[in-house]
Amino acid sequence: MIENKTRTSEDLIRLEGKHGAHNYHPLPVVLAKGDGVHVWDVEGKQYYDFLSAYSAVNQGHCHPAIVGAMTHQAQTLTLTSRAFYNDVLGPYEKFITEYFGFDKVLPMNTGAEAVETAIKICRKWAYEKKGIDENKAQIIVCDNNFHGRTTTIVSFSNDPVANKNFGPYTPGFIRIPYNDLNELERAMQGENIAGFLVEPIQGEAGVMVPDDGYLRKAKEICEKNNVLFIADEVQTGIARTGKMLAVDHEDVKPDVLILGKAISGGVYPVSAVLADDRVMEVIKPGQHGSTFGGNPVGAKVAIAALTVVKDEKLAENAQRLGEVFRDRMNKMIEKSDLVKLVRGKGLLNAIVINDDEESSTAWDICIKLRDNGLLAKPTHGNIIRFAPPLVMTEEQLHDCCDIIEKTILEFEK
Ligand code: IF1
Repeated sequence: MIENKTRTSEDLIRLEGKHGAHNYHPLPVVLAKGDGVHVWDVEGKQYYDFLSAYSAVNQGHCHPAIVGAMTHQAQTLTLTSRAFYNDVLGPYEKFITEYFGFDKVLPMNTGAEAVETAIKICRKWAYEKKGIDENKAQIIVCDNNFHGRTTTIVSFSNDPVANKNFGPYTPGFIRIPYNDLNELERAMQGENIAGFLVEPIQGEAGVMVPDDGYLRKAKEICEKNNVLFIADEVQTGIARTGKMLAVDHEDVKPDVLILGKAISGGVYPVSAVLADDRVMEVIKPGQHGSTFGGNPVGAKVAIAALTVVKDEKLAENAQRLGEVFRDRMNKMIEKSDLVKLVRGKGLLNAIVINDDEESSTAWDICIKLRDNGLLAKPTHGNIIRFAPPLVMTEEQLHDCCDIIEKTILEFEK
């Protein structure tokens, strides 16, 4: 029986601690409602959301157009499986492939599933198109990558928190330093290289923005070596960095594009892998799939969420507000001994605290930010990521910068 009584934040935190696996360490705030750039806790306190569910809620909380599309479809047809056709999937596939400029899409649900899908496509392409001997394909990945939580994906992570004691690890990956074209060139000389899987900006690593030209040159190197350039835009895509895709800053078209999170506006788990026919045609019936992938609710939600991004010019807004944000942070840094630097693109930014990685300073600051009405989360002991919904106004952003500045300057005393 579920009791129908009002619970306090404290009660709810205790419940999760008692009955839920301890695979997270959330900031102590219990949210009960969201609207646009704001969320409210169970006691009714209002906050600015500066995480946006790790960039899934780019369109703002409970966007009426997206929730409306979901509600309508949920009352009509929710799931057929791919054993039968449904009347939403085809139109969605046409919509999303035209939207991003690819021949084909393979619909999945979560980011990690889409990354797994891209790995499978890449390997199959390597054997059937490139002519690599079976089971020999190698995919190049980067140090400090984050691509999800499956056993194969954590196999090529170098974060012990993510992969220690989850072995034996899936072979077939070569790790090189991020933002290092010489190392990429060198790795390409290895045998049986099938793909290069990269985040255009490394999110979990602490919002690491590579040098200008890195992605364009990396793509060129891939082309020269007949290797697939696979962009994981699960976090950076959908207007977050000030362009529809982060690779758009360098006019790069990936061979395989991985999307997740904000293609649904955070309303429903929807992910996708896009590629042109010469690559996607290696996948034949029965070789890959998912019960929920491409379901009518997810498809309708994605169409609505992607339409909002263009209608509300969210990329342009992210680009403009990103400049304002970093400008404000840089002015704050002049007055602060605690904050070393701000970096990022569009509205995917982070500040680095003048402290070591193991310190709790970033966490302590996030607690104070919470008290002052703004929610953010540290990525490492000394880095705080700032990624508000892209529907924010400039006035709201200044209000948020005032909160951040006040909190940090208070903290230094
Ligand atoms: C968690 C970070 C963000 C991703 C990229 C694939 C996935 C992710 C580039 C997998 C997921 C998440 C998952 C979330 C924390 C989070 C995260 F801090 F770890 F880096 F966003 F900033 N590729 N990122 O960033 O997508 O399977 O989760 O849908 O709690 O693990 P998923």
